[in-house]
Amino acid sequence: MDPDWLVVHPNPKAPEFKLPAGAVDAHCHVFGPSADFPYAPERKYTPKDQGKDKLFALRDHLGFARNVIVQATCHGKDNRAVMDACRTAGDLARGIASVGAEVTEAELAEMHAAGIRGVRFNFVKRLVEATSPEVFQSIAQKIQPFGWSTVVYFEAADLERLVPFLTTLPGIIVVDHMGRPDICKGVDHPDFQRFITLMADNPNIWTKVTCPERLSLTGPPYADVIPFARSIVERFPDRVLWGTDWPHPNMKSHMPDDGELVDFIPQIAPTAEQQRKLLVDNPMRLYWPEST
Ligand code: 0GY
Repeated sequence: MDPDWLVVHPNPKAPEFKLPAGAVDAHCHVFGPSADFPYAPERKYTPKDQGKDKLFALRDHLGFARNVIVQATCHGKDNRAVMDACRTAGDLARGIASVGAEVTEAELAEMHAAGIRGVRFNFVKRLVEATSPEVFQSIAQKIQPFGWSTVVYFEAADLERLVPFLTTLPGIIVVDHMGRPDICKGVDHPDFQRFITLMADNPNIWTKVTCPERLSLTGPPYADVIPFARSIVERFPDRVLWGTDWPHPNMKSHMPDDGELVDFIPQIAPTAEQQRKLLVDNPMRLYWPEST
């Protein structure tokens, strides 16, 4: 399979927005390199290699201090690329893994030692085959002794069906990309309000106010996404995270400039306090609790 989406931006701009000291890019990936970490046979796309060295160079260029590296579906349940990147970065990275119900306590302990601090449950049909809620529940139970959290990825149309499942999961749940709202419907539409209600009713549910480039209908500078992200940051300032999503899997319309994405942050989190919570306090509390 050849990549069928755009290559990553070759030279992102230096952002004009100065990130607060200790800022965390809390949603990014590594791809391979496939010679060391082969892509999973069951993958739905084949990326171009984008390894840890490039990720860490981008981190430094943009002004981030730390990364949370999320297992991408092209690596299936083989978490070695993320674990290797976390080991290399030491205290400067944490990882989110994908595991099956068969995962053992010893395997989880090895992942924890490498820097893994959560698992990802993916419901996006174009990315993965379906996993039963029972399997996810059993994984959720297994990770509790490690104090990990759970990242959940789904699209807006699936939220109503998933609410009973999400509200019974233990621990902290982080929803990717604001639950992928349909931007053309507007913030007042019942679909987005269902997501707001979910967060209001469940203090253990957090979200990443990420991926304007995926959600926008108008393209850069993604003005149509601002009201969605801003309303969440204003209402739930202590339960939001931000990340670049580098290297932007499956982006077909355009490849974002990661520097421009950083410059988007003050539009969704206008005050210094909101920015500090979004970029430093919240991710540190969740992924580096021993340092806070
Ligand atoms: C994202 C989005 C996508 C892909 C993945 O793991 C993945 O393959 O996360 C997507 O295609 O929407 O969050 O990076």
